[in-house]
Formats: sequence, structure tokens, C-alpha cells
Amino acid sequence: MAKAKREDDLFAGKGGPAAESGYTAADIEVLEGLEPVRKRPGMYIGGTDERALHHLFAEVLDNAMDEAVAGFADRIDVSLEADGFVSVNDNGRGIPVDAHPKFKTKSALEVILTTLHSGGKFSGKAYKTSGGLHGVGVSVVNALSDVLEVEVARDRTLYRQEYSRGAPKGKLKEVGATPNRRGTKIRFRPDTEIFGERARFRPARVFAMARSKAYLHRGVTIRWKCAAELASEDAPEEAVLHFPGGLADFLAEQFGTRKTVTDQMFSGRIEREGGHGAAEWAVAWTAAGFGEADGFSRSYCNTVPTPDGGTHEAGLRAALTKGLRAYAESAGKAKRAAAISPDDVMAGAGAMISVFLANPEFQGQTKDRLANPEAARLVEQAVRDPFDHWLAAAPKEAERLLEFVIERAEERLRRRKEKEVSRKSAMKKLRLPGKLADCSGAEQEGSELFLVEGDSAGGSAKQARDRRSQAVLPLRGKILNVASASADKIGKNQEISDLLLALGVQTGSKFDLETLRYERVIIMTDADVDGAHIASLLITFFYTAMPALIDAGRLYLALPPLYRLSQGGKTEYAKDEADRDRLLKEEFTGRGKVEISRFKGLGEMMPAQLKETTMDPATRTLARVTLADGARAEAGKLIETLMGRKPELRFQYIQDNAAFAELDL
Ligand code: 0RA
Repeated sequence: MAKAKREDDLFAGKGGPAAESGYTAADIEVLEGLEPVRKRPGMYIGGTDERALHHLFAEVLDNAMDEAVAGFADRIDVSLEADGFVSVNDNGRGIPVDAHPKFKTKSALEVILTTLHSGGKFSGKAYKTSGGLHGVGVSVVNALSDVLEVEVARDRTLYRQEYSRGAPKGKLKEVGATPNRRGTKIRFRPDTEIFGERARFRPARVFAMARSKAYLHRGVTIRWKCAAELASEDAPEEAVLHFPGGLADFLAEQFGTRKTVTDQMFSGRIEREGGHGAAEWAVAWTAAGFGEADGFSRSYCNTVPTPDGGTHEAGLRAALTKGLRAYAESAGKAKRAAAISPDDVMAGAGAMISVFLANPEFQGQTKDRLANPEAARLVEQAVRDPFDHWLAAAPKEAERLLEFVIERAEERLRRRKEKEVSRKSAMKKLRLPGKLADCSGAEQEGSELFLVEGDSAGGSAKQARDRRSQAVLPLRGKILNVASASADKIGKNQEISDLLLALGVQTGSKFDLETLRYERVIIMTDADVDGAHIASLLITFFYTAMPALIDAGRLYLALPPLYRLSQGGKTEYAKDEADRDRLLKEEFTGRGKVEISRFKGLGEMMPAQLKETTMDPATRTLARVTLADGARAEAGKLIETLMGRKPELRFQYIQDNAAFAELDL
């Protein structure tokens, strides 16, 4: 019984010695017990399916990898056993075994294995896989395992403890001397009560996980063992995984025998001084494709995969895209290269990026995306210079790559155009209102629909327009006062149904900005009281039936002049009396009679005048209709005022209260 007594006394009442790194057990944060993990495993490992099961292995392997990346371990043994156990054994410092001051009779190791969110931040490591689902802690693995054994070799002594479903089966015991061993071994079997009777580790998956770790940290050797009855071509019985070539070797393996655009892949790595981040990358391009996809991107932070990408991937894309564009410029191909987007650069690429960060933050439902903004800067800065040099060093190869990427960009633009043309011609087949003079161009980009009052103004506008990009729809008389009309009445109104047909949209919740047939909708009415009334009715209609069109900044007012002033060969236009008087005073100071004519309406203007003053994008001024935030709340009142008795006041109200951005388009 003497031995048992000794074991029980191991931590009784003692503070325990501080470890070499300055760690003391007091640093461990104790938050809560493990029951919540067994009650709601999904909250901790994202489910109880096969993916979640493998997450347990990932967690244990990540802990060992942390120790290796921090430089305390260089060997990890992974063993997959026939009975559902897996073990991970590293030669690091060993989990601390000294007594925890708060728990006197408990070892730090027991606290780490039975307490949520303990461990990690006190470990003195520059990089750790903490954050999100990753780094949930080995206590979660413990809670969800029907058996978990831990062995720690520290200070020439071997310690051992066994757990079941998170509860220790006995105290931490000294089991003997280990003069040559150091490190931590965790052997566990996931609980079938949680994962189901048939849940099993998939050997090929576990092997692939272990192997990618060896590629991601060239300072580690992973020795793999797999029970003979589980072994296959994708999970050998034994393997030594050590890749001094790092990510470049990884990428070469992914490419296999595929022919690449450049002879050499582009790879490199940098390490910031003082452990302030490190990055390693490898990229190559191929036309051969990868299964379903043209290319692939794999990214990692602290050796943890980030399948949803994130800031480190964004940094890589930015560096490659900017680098290629700059190279194109120096090669005199700037014009063609202007079309290159990051997607064009990455589409035919196999790209790998691995970063090491002190405080990784993972985002998203499954915590599979890296969020640290500094990672984008780190990677872009790290990659850009070497990429420029790589391109410059082999101009022939760089040329090939540039052509490869430009062709993708041009192909993408071609496809987009085709799609747009077919969409437009499908639209054309829809019956358009007979009085619409549509534009002939197929692209929506740059196209405009002028809404004009009456057939005579419509006639002038049709002659004055650029028929390739400008369409004209004459509206007869005053359009229905929609603010007060019932939906039924609106639906039966001929002017409005023509307008909707021409626009290619429906009203209310069925409105879809995507189907709008023109880039700009321009209300063009006479510069008088009646014109103002019609403009206000139309704005009210758009505001009521499709506010999103206004929000998108797609509704405009044309600003036709009211007066024409001429003297000798000089001609100016004035939009109102005040403008006229100002021009008379400032511009027409010479001798001779100034001729002033007042336009009664757009229909009175010569087509050339209308074009120059109101329609030609090169010379006209448009007012974009926008509603200020305040105006939105006031919208009900605004519409009432607009629809009130005195049209003069209404127009004034629009000019004063709706925010107008005057744009020279
Ligand atoms: C906490 C503190 C220290 C090391 C570890 C945890 C540690 C955890 C695992 C998990 C698997 N292998 C591990 N190796 C180490 C620092 C201990 C010290 O300062 O000596």
C-alpha cells in the first residue's frame, strides 16, 4: 500500500514546481465542467457525423503539431488501431503534470483534460491552433471518448492517467522512469453513444490528414502505423512522412503528371522576425483541370485547413493579379491585361497558401474561413516581390502565363456578352408596346429610356436620339395618379402597362432590377408647370411601384431649357427666368439685339437643339432622382404634397426636398 499512498500524495497540498518556460498551473482558466459537451456535442464539434468524428482526431493531432511548430517537438507517431482507437504521440515538452493551485489535489494535466477552454494561451507558443471549432481543446475529445489514455514523459518520469467519457478513472500516476522519452501520448476511442454504433475512423482520411501536416511543417517527421486489416492503397500499414520540400512538394503531388503552363511552379516562404507571422506558398497553372474544376485553392493557418479561404487567400489572389497586370504593362500588353480579374488568374491555377499567425481568428458557420485582416497584408507583401522577380527572370514563361490568363479573361467577357445578347433577344420576343422606339444596341450597359410627354415631343425626341443606345416612349396625357389609385386600376391603365412592358419589370415585390432593360430611365418633360406635374406623377409612380429602381440610382430627370438666347453667332440656353437674366447680364454684353425665344414645349425645339441641350450625353446635364434618408421617412407626406392642388409648388418641392445629384453624364 506504500506505493498507492505515494501516488495519492503526489499532488496533495503542494503548489508544484514551475515549468522551465515560466508556466505555472495558476494560469489555467477554469470555466466549466464537461457535461455540456456530451449533452450538445454539435455545439463543440459541429455535429456527430463522420466529419465531426474526424474532428476529434484533428484536435489531438493539432495539439501535437502546435508543439512541433513551436519548435519543441520534431516527431509525431500516429497509429490507427483495429478496435477503433487512434493514438498521437509527440516528443514535445509533455503536458504539465504539476499540481493545480486552485484544485490542490488535481494535476494541471487533469485540469486540461477535464475543463473546457483550458490550456493553450498559457503555453508560451508563438502559434497555436486556437479559435473557433479548432482548438476546442483536448477536453472536448476526452468528453466524447469512451476511453482516453494519456501518457506524459517529463523530467525523466512517465506519468499515466485513464479517462472514460471525460471522467478520470483514477489519479495521475507515476509509472516509472523514462530516461530517454519526452512528450505526450494521447490514445482514445470515440464514444459510440455519441457517434453511433457504426462510427469508425476512415483510414484513408486519417492518413491524408496526417500527411498534409507533414507537408505543412517541414520540421516534423510523422511516423504512421495502421492496423493490417484497415490498411489499403490510400492508408498503408506503415509510412514515414517527412517533406523537406514543404508546400512545393505538396503542390507537385497534387499536379501529378499534368502539364503546366510554366516549366517551374512559383513557390516560396518568408518568416517575419520575432514570430510575427510566417507564410509559405506554391502556385502552378494548367489547362488540364482537376476533376470537375479548372483549378483549386488550398489554404491553411497554423497547419489547420481553411476550406472556405479567407484573408490569406485574398492576399495571394491580390499579389498574383497585381503582379501579372504590372508585368503586362511592362510587356506592352496593358490594354488587353486590363480585363484580367482575380478569378481569371486563379481559375486555371492550383494554389496553396499556408500562414502562421499568433492569434488566428476563424469565421463562418463551420469556422472554416480565416478572418485576420493582417494575414491579407502579410501574404500580399510576402508574395508580390518574389512573384515580380519570378516573372522577370523567365520572360518566355511569363509571356505564356500572361497569354493563358488573358485568354481566360477574354473568354469570360465573350461568354458574358453572348449571354446578354441572348437575354436581350429573348426580351425582344416579348411584345413591346407599339409606340416604343427601342434602341438597336443589344447591351443594357449605357442604354437609356426617355419617357416623354405626348406624341409631338415624342417625335422630336425620336429624331434627336442616338438610336443605338437611346429609346423613347411617348406617354399620352397625364398618367394616372397612382398614389391614390387602386391596384386594380393601375393594372388596367394602358400607359402604365406600356411603361412596364418597355422597362421589362413588374411592380411591388415582383420587381427585379436584373430584368430592367435599360441602364437609365430618364423622365423628359416640358420645362413648364404641366411638365412638372407629369414628372411628379411619374416619380410618384416609380416611388410607389418600384422604389428599388430609385434606390439603385437608375431614375433621372432630363433638364430641358426654357429659353434660347442668341446674338450674332452666339447661342446659349437658359433653364428658367433667373438663368435667362443671369446670361443676359454676364454673357450677352456685346452690341446688337439679343434674340430670346421661349420654348412652349419640347415639341417646338429642333431635333438638333433638343439633342444638344437635353439628350446628348456629351453636352446635357441630368439630375439623378434620389431620396435622402430623412425624405424616406417623410415619403407619405411628400407624396401627398406632390399630389396636392398647386403643381408649381409640387415641382418646387421636388427640387428642394428630393436630393438631386447633378451629374454630367
Ligand atoms: C500546456 C502547456 C505546455 C505544453 C502543453 C500544454 C502541451 C500540450 C500538448 C498536447 C499534445 N502534446 C502536447 N504537448 C504540450 C507547456 C509546458 C511547459 O512549459 O513545459
